[in-house]
Amino acid sequence: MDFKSSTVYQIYPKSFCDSNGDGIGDIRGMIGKLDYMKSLGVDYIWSTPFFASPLNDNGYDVEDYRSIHPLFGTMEDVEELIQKAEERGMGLMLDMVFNHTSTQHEWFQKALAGDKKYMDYYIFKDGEPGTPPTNWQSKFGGSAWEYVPKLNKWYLHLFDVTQADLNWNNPDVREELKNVIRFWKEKGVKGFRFDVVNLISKPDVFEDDDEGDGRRFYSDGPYVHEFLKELTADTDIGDMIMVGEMSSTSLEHCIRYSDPREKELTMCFNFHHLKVDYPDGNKWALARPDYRRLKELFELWQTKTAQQGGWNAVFWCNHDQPRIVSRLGDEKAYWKESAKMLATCIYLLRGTPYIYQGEELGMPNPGYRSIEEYRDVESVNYYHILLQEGKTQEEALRILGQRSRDNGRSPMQWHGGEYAGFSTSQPWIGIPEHYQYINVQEEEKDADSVLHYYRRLVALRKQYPVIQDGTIAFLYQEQETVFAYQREWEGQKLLVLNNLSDREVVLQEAVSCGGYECLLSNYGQDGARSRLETLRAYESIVWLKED
Ligand code: TEU
Ligand code: CA
Repeated sequence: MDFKSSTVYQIYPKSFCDSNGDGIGDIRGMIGKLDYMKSLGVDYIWSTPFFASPLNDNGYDVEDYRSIHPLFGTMEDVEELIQKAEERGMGLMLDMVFNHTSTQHEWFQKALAGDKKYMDYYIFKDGEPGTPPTNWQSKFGGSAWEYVPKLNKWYLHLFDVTQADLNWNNPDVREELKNVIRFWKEKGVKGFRFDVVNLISKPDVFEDDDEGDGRRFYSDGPYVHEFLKELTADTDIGDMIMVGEMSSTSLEHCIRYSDPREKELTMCFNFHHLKVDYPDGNKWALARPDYRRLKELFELWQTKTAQQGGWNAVFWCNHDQPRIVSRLGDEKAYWKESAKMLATCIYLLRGTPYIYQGEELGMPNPGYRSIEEYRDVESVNYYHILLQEGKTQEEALRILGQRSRDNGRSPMQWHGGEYAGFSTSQPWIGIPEHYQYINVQEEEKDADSVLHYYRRLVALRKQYPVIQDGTIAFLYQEQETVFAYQREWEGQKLLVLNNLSDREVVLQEAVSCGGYECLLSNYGQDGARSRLETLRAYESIVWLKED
């Protein structure tokens, strides 16, 4: 299937739908909702990991890449999911966590027992207790090294202490991982998402980072492009959809990863646009979003990838991010308008759109109020770090309320009844009160809902080549809150105008729409006018002209 006209729907299984009433979402729950996914018009379903795991990082700590965690279901369930998705014209994409394994993985257990072969599967360094090999920091807080007294060695973990980094320099490791790909390909999986795949190549020399937490040494590391080329070629997955999650990456590298001539990946996720509200790059502090920076980033990434031959995954939300309507919109007074406006900003760009479960309903952050309500390892770690740094509990909770990954992990809201239709018993993580009006059942009934608007956006991409293939030029870049662009393809011209602000904005130059048809507006009929001089609060307008 052509990825240029496709849309991907992301599922976080634990929070999507619980089929057996234990409060935890599962694979049979996903099977039961395939018709819903089909009704969105999406082509692929990406599920985050459901493999055997101690679940310290909700499955990103994999213990066995070929078996299914019993909480999520069985291998037969996964086979049925693949088959039933396929019957509906959708492909399943699996999440390959190849930068690290769980320390419960058989390989790491053998390494711990002193088996030389398996010690070389990971990154062990000699050393004394108390002095880690480098000053690198884990992304979840604290040192990135853990000491193993029995071995007199430290191992590297860029994430949790139970997520040990693999040694990709070892060809045996690469072969093991290729076998995992072959296994799932055989099962009929249609694509892959590769977790933090730009971190797999560590530097030849490990040294202290005087400027930061070490990421500049291993992000887009020395052999990463070679490793990806080899993985793709040797498993023959070049025709599948492959998206790499790139952490602290650069535009130049992402173009290389996604340029079809390089035969590495199909597209990349990058996170620069989701850091415009991090003061000095600090996720754990709050600031007003820098809209100019946001617009500049989109302009830069969109135009450069178009010129040089790369491809982007476009997204606002995933299981690691707070909800976009709470972040850049107004979850109260302009909830519906701003949720639709934010969708319009990105889903008509050049790239493949990813919709994260619940985003299509305009789900806001859950608003958890006490630390007991949080489940995520990163959130709990940082809560304590913030307290140590002198923040009050109230301040720390306010930061988590905006930044925690659990903001994106509250259960999917299917209806306004018991447990939001997610489960028949108390879910593993709390359901926010807004489920009573923000849920699938209500939004199906409302012709003007966020849900129907998302369907329309997905359908437009299929319908108009200009959205798939058109050139792109950004407009009104000097106007801070106007997010606007024009796309062109043969006889088609698409004009997308959005106001990121809760105030009316006067356009520096008015637009008259002679010859244009209004394809979409988040103010319904009220949005229609023949000349645009202003944009209302959070307004979105999309115009199309065809010769
Ligand atoms: O995330 C990678 C990653 O670096 C982040 O999104 C991370 O959560 C954030 O930067 C911390 O501030 C991927 C997965 O999406 C995430 O769920 C996993 O926890 C992580 O890798 C480790 O596998
Ligand atoms: Ca369950």
